[in-house]
Amino acid sequence: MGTQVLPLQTIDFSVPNPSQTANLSLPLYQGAGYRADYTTWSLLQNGGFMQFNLNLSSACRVSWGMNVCAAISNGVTNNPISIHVNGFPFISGYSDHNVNFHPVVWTIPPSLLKAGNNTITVSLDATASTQLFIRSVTVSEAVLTRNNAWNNGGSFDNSDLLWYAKGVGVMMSRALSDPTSWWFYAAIHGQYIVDNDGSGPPPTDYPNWGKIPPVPAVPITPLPGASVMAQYWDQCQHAGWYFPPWHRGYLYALENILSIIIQQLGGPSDWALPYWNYLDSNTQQLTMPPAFSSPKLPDNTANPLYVTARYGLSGTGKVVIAAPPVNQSCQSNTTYTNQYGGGVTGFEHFGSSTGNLESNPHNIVHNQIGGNSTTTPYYGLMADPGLAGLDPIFYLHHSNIDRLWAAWNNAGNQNPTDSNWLNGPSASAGRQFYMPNPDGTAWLYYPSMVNSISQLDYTYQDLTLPAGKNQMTERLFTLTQSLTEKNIIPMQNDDTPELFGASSGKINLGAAGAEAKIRLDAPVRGNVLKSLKEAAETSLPDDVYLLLEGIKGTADANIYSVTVNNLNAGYFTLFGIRKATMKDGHHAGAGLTVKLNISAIVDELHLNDALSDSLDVKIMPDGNVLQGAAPVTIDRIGVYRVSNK
Ligand SMILES: [Cu+2]
Repeated sequence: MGTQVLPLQTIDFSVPNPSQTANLSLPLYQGAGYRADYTTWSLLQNGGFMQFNLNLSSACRVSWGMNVCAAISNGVTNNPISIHVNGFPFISGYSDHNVNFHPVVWTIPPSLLKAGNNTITVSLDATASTQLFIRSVTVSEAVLTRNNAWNNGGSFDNSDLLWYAKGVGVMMSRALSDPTSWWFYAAIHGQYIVDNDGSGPPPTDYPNWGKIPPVPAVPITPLPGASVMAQYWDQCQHAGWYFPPWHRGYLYALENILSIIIQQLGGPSDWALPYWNYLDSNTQQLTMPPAFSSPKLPDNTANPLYVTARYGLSGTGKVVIAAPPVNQSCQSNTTYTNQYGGGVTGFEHFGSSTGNLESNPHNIVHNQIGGNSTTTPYYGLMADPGLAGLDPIFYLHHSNIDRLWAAWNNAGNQNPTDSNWLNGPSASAGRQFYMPNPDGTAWLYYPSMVNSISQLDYTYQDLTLPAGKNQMTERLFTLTQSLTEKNIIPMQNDDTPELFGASSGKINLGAAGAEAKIRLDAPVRGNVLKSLKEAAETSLPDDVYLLLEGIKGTADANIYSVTVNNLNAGYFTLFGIRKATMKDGHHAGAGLTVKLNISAIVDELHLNDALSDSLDVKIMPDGNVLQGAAPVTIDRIGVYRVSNK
């Protein structure tokens, strides 16, 4: 059979509203003598192609189904076809079997689509020796569902995890310089290879990628060009109010890349990134899904989800989240700025005002997964933002963080409406948020574009929010014994803290921990006590915070617990300390800042007549601490009072 190039068929159809479905039946191709009884079919012959113009009102995810079947005259099934979307080779695969007439469905990620006209070209390989019938094409908006990774036992019986593994494997096979490679993608979050500004020799003080014990074996060449690194790398937003939206865009872009790879491999068109819900009341889910701890896939090939530098809380490699201290009490916050989502910042790789979602569960889970090795001088990948994106579990952890944010919004809590948040750091003329599209082009995004998951056409298997306890309500009940939990008291603005007391001199925090006595200012103490005595629904008591300022060091994996007068004040991690301490880093070496709300402790001391003129702060390592690590220092421990009047 000779090659026959068919004339281009162009058919316009529109999806005026993303929630609508457009159904296109193709006319019988002229001259097709095959199966003429099926008068609504089109015939594509070897080397021929068909082109559709897809007109969209907005760039949504489109699920695009073709009812195709192969010619049966020569008995050839699974005919090779390729599909291009706006010139990008989207699918190089096979049609359905010959006579079953099942529609073959693909989902085109929004990164390949644009508002207005999009061109979809279906071609049959010129070397093929058969024909392809296309009966109809259906287009509709697709909403993907991100599922719980523990479905089907969290093993490879869960096809979400099996296809994730296969997709990650393809990304890992790509070169570091390829923006759609696993390595490049991890470097977007943070990297070790070059200095933070993209120039100069590699830092030598810390383990860099080439020193990480495999698996995976992380390539350190070939590097992309300096301008590409400056545009994309070291971008993650931590300790500031862009933490939730920046990470949402990061996951979304990865999901789009993986979705195409998975469909190209013949996987499902509705695959979405799963989430690991380590906060589920089902305690089995505290353990990392087993698919991540098996060195092999079911077909006995290497498992791309398996990572050796993942030591866990015990340092032995078994990854189980400890809850408590990991909890979801942040979900009972009612304010985004300075509370749930972080303090106001510009582009900050590491800022100084961490939101509660980021502190706990995000940071603590990072370090409980990564942990410190008991046999090597290194910590796990997840414990450092310059390594974390290398570990496939990272994206399931962040999928859960993103789910918590979506659930928090679902419960009626509002994101900032401030244009400086909505428009991202563009207003400050600094860096902006860029992700690579699957075709290698750059996607520039702002928080306003990722403000809700419905804008992005995905949802979660479970978006229910556990009933949280309102902190102020709890306090008023404790102080007055008169409120019920039905009275929800909104937290007040905490923009104007007043210094209540501070440590004198630098504090060294080693493997043995540290203690400090904080002298309290007498007049401020008087005001705090007055507010506690007069506490009522119409006269809210002061809040008191402990601030650990300028924490510096290099041991990112360590976790500490804090007590005040032997009462538990919470936990903090050193996630990000290496970068925050680097003198030439974005944060100019100012270190990390940790904020703990100790109002409930002050209440208890007051009720026991034990709020004296000082507080005893004790900071102790929680879990295995990296031995021989450079020391950790704290510039100052401050106690602050915030009036709620
Ligand atoms: Cu992170």
